[in-house]
Amino acid sequence: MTAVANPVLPGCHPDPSVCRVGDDFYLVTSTFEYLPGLPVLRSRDLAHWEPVGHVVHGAPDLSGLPSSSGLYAPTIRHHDGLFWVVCTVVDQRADGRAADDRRPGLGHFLVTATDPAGPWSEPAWIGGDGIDPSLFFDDDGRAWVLATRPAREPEWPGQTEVWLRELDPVARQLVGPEHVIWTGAVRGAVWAEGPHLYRLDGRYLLVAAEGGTEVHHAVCVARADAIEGPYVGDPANPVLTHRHLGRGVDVVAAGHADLVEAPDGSWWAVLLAMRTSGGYHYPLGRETFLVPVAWEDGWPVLAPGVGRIPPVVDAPDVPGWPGDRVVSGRQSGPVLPGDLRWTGVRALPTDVATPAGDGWDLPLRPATLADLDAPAFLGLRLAHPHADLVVRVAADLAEGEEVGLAVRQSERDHVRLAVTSAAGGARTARVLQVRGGASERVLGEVALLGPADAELTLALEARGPDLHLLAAAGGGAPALVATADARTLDSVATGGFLGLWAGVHATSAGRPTATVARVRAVTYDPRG
Ligand code: 6LW
Repeated sequence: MTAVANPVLPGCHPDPSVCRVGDDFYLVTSTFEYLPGLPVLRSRDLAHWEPVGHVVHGAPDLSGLPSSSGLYAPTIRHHDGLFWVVCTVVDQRADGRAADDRRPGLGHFLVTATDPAGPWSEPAWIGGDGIDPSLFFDDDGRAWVLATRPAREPEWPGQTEVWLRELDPVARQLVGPEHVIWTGAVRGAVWAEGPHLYRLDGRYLLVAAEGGTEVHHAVCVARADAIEGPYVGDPANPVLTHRHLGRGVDVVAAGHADLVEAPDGSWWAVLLAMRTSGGYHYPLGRETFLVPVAWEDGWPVLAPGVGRIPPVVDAPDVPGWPGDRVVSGRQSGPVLPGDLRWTGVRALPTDVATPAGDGWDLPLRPATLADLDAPAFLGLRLAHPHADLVVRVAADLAEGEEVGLAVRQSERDHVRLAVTSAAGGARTARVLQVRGGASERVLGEVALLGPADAELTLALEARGPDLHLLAAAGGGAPALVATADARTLDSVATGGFLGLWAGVHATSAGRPTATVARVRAVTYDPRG
């Protein structure tokens, strides 16, 4: 066994789903408006995850969807020589939680691939409502989809229902009658969601979250003799939660689990939870944790003997793994253009920029980070409570144009360290914050000395909730421009579903432009 720190996938990696093929595990997580979407990660020990590709590149189209809409909780399974992923494109504006058909390209879609690195098939829109679709292939060859939606005839506020329908895997359409199989472990339960189904010992086991993806989040289980139910809950429900620990703990909101069996017969759950920072705030977002599973009387016992997510988990020892592999979230140093961590907002990194040496050529775009658009932004998940992101960039800016380092929650909430150039070439670095879509506030300002074409060094030093933003021109030591508070940007403060992203941005603020920011290098270093 190898002792590994939880979370196993740090930074915004919510709603994990996992499957195993031979000795390899594959995992996907939600990515909302970021592209490429739905990262696929591979592991042999469930603890060290190597990014291998993404499910979504061009389609579905995420343009025009607000932050925290887009690609919601996916499920990955392997069947008949293919990887299968189901996911939902949500427009939050449609109805807070659920997808509907008001805009084409919303709802549940199914894609397949022989190689999890891709290419993935074009999305097939399978029908059905709600969010959090899951796939289940039964022993008799039948395929099923289950998902969750607000209850049609709610008996209590916040009631959701998990529905099940057969899937025609060739036509890629739902067929047959719908069965509502679960509304939560107790009467009054809210947000029964994230359902997954397994067949064990001749019975069907349902794992579903409830309580909402905040402090009351929980993992519950139920089982049935027939796939359509009736499903009877485990008397031990919730089988894992941190809700009773309160908001003052290091890790809150354990929920949304998927189970998998390792080649050695051991069982594991991947699930989401959040590390708190400076009180009940979680700027890194919902991260993926690993928990051992034992079986008693046919029921799964999560984190047996501990009853909460262990800070350190004894993962399977697999000789040679991860070796010299690039392991998501743990590597330090230069982030080259080919690194699979790069993401854009509603656009691929390669749609907004061109790889150039160790960096990128990033043409300025009229869109700003505050626009519901595809801005010139290349970002990475902020994945560690203490981390440094350093960007070296050169740009010959016209008046009104800016290049900078941004920490992003959404178009409505972000902080930018923005460099602008006045007529005559004098450059200024400012830290500006947009909160709740209101107008920006200046948190600090520093004049940058040196020639107007000198390369800029822009740095973020994240130290818990403190986001120190520093700038220099011409290779000098960066000076502090201002410190932003990550607690004003996290989803507790803003209401989104996401953790923070940090990266480089460039905009002409609405004007036509031909200016290109030359991003020479970007480094990301976890600091303890
Ligand atoms: C996800 C659902 C949830 O679809 O958050 O509140 C949604 N719970 O399970 C987005 O991650």
